[in-house]
Amino acid sequence: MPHDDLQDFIRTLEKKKELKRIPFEVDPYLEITEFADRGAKQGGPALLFENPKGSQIPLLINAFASDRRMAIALGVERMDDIAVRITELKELKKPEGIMGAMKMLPKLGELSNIFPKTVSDGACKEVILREGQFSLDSFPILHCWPDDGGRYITLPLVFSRSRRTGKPNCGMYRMQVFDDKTCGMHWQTHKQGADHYRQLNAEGKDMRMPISVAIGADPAVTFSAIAPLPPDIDEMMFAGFLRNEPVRMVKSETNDLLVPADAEIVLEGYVELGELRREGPFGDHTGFYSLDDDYPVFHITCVTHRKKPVYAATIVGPPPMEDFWMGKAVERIFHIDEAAIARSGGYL
Ligand SMILES: Cc1cc2nc3c(=O)[nH]c(=O)nc-3n(C[C@H](O)[C@H](O)[C@H](O)COP(=O)(O)O)c2cc1C
Ligand SMILES: [Mn+2]
Repeated sequence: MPHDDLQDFIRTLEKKKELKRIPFEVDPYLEITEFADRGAKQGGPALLFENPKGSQIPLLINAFASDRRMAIALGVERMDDIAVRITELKELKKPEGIMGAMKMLPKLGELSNIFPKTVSDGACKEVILREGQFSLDSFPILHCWPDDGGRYITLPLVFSRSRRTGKPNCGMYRMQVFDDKTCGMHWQTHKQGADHYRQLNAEGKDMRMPISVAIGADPAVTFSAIAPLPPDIDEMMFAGFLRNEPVRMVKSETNDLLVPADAEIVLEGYVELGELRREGPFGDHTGFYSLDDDYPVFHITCVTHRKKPVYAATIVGPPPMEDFWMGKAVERIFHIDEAAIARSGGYL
């Protein structure tokens, strides 16, 4: 069964004794990440900090930090089940005769679920805050490691659109908080957000690119943002495939980008061509600090969220951490099935 949203996932984790609530005050400055680091390394449960210091909003971390929780997140017993479904899909390319085509039908039925469904409203808009009404300071944004350049939004789903093709993209790119309404946008040059940004350059007149960022969503949606998909595959289609149910998308308040209607929090705004700012250092996946460097600036112009949102976060650092389990799931799901290649006559 797919999860409706992040809070549905939290309920499932709790039922399966995979979540611990922390009712006392813990500081998003280094303390929460200390708990999370130890928890990840000891095979501990997901942690829901109900009372992060300085914020009214609870924070979820380590929700993906084990094989079992990754499987729960994606609603399967084993990751290989998804790999098999992907392999079967790829084999569809070559039906053998009319019987082969008939056998395809159930698979094609499954495909009808992959297209995102646009809806007119969603829980992510229960509260709408325009310019002057919001501040990033209201969220429990983590300062992860002592020598980090500042606080970072560590699990953001960054939505943008290609000017060339009109196709949307969603990638996870960390965002350093510069002040109460601006962040860094750390898309590496080979990522699609960066490619969309360079397309501004090609046009040269309108210098702004709209961006919407969802924080906290159904785990299949979050996982899709980190999945290594080809550039022309919409992550939300992949999420629909994983969920076997379409992702419900709603238009942002202040731009045309679609965001998951059931997200916890959405930041809307823009990046502007040529405006770069120093980002970093950041205690990274490798276990070392990544050096500071120049990245685009994300200006936030509107914030929407649920009445009672949960802020989703992670911490990366000396492995194994939560991202190790996410990476392992990617590996299991996208591994190359030699037998299937042989069966397909080299089509895969
Ligand atoms: C926790 C976490 C943090 C990540 N942070 C970044 C980041 O800051 N910059 C980046 O370019 N990729 C980052 N990634 C990897 C991208 O999300 C991943 O490569 C994704 O597939 C990119 O999507 P795209 O191909 O649509 O650009 C991160 C992944 C995870 C799991
Ligand atoms: Mn992509």
